[in-house]
This record gives sequence, C-alpha cells and structure tokens, in this order.
Amino acid sequence: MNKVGKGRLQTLNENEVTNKTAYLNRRQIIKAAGLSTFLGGFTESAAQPLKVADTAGARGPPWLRKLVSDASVGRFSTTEKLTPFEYVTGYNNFYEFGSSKSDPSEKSSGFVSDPWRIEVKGACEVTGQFHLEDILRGQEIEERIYRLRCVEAWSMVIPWIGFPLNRLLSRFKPTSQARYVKFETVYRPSQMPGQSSFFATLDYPYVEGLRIDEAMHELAFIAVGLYGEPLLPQNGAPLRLVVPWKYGFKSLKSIVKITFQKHRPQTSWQLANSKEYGFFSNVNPDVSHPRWSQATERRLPSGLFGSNRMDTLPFNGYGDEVSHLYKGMNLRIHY
Ligand SMILES: Nc1nc2c(c(=O)[nH]1)N[C@H]1C(S)=C(S)[C@@H](COP(=O)(O)O)O[C@H]1N2
Ligand SMILES: [Mo]
Repeated sequence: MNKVGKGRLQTLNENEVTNKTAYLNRRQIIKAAGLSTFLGGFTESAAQPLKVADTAGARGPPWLRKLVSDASVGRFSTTEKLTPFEYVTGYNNFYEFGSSKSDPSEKSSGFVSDPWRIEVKGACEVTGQFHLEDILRGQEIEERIYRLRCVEAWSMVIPWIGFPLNRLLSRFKPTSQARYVKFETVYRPSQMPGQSSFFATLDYPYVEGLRIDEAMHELAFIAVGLYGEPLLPQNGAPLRLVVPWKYGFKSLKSIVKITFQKHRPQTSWQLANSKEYGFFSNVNPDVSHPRWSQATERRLPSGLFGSNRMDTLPFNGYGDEVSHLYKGMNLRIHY
C-alpha cells in the first residue's frame, strides 16, 4: 500500500524545504506535461478522441492563479505516475454539462466561476455568504497527488492543489448538533445544459454529504487547482471536494452551499438509485456494483497498448489512514 508522502520530503532539511519544494513541484508538473504530450496522441484516442482543453481565459482570477502556483508539496501524495493533463481535463463526469465524458470540457466554456460565493448554514456558529477570496485568504495551499477511483471502474492519478477540508469547516465552528455536512453544487441551467436536459438522470442541484468525522479527516480535501493551475470548469471550478477513499461521485464540484446538520443528507445518486449508490460509497473491491465488479479498475490512459487494469484496493489504498472511521460497521450493508 502506498505510504503516501514518504520519501519526497524525507531527505530535505528545514532550509532546503522552500526552494526544493518549489522545484519538486515544478519538476512534477513539467515531467507530467511532457508525458502527456507523448501519450495524448495515440492511446485511448482510438476509441474516445480527447481534445486538449481550450483553456484561454478560463483559468480564474490573477489572485487565485498566484495562490495556486505558490502551492507547497503536501503530505499524503502518491508517487504513482500522473494521469496526463488531457485526460484529467478531457475525460470527465460532470452531469450538469451532459452525461458523455467529453461534454464537461466541450460545454463548459461559458461557465462563470469568478466572482463566486458560498453559503454556510445550519448547526454552526458562523453562518452567512462568503466570497471565495475570503474563504481562501490565509489558507496554506498545498499539492496532493491522489488516486481518483470512479464507481465506473476507471481511475486516475491527479495532482490536486488545495487544502484540507477540515481547515475550511472549522472556521464556521460547527456545534455538537453537526453530525453531518451537506454540500451542494451550483444550480445554473443557463450555463449548465445538463441541468435542463429532458434526459437528465439526476435532480439538481447535485447534493453530497459526509459524516462529520469523515469531513474532518486530514485526507478530505478542497481542491482549487490541479497541475499547477486553477481548476477548469470541467473539474469543478472554482472549488470542489476531493475524498480520495470514496468513489468519485462523492467528490462534488463547484460548491456553493455547505450545511451542517444533525441528520444524514439524501445524496443525488442515492435519490437516483439507492440500490446502486449508498451514502458511504467507500471504495471496496469486495462489494460489487449490482451491474459490474469493483474488484479491478482501468487506470487511465488505457487503450491500444493494454487496458492498464489493476486491482482495486480497499478504501482506494487509503485504508491505513481511514479504516478506523468505520470500525464495527458492516460495509456490505453500509455501502
Ligand atoms: N456536481 C457534480 N460533481 C461531480 C460529478 C457530477 O456529475 N456533478 N461527477 C462525480 C464523478 S462520478 C466523478 S468520477 C468525479 C470526476 O471528477 P473529475 O472529472 O474532475 O475527474 O466528479 C464527481 N463530482
Ligand atoms: Mo465517478
């Protein structure tokens, strides 16, 4: 299992950290970018042509670009090979823009993520509407290279940039009534064609939730960027959840509302099909989806030279860190 984070900072002393961190950061990004140019052309493109994302003007305000580019190398990063940028930004699930993998990158160029406000309410002492800038002010931004395992049995390795969710949530001072946190994605049909589609599979806004101890776990992350740049709309600009030990659909995008509450929220996918999608949705190779096995996954890019299939790990390989959260729970029932 990946003892994440180890090794990358081990050999550095205090004085070296700042420079070397920046260097390692850049090197990772440069390396990965080179790789993606090489791989982008001919792997999965045979079956699913991937367009390089058109990013002009879509990468957030200058203050956010600066914040993201100054990210330090965080703990908990895997050293596995990064998924090329083209895949991370061209093969997406974001049903608000449509249900095919290319819809989010192709149909989100008109999506406006600046300015951005988030409403915080419920069982907490600090409530109200907050500007993204105020939410990010003073946050120490770091890079976290995490595996992302989609419930559809494919996976990626993504260099996120952001900060632990607990640092955001604790600012609002949740009360003892706050046993769950509910998150909502923006509802904006004028810019999100999937929301008004007759064929929409989900009710919008997209809702997700975590138990408070899950939300406060150090691995639960808020991403504002990836590959050294602010998030593109298809990845959930300007900020999204990343919960690496759970199936990808828990990691909801473009957050506009956070509610602390006593009762477990009903999530979008549970409401759509509660037999197939549960509240916890921890990655679990032993519990099949009713329509397919979860024992293995296809690590993207996969294609002409093999499917790049690998075993799926319990909790997506983060079991050492998170399994204690579920002690005594039957994870077949609480899927
Ligand atoms: N609002 C919203 N968030 C969402 C989704 C969605 O359709 N709408 N799809 C989820 C799914 S199924 C996955 S696998 C991840 C994909 O994230 P990525 O496209 O940035 O890789 O986003 C998740 N977050
Ligand atoms: Mo997913």
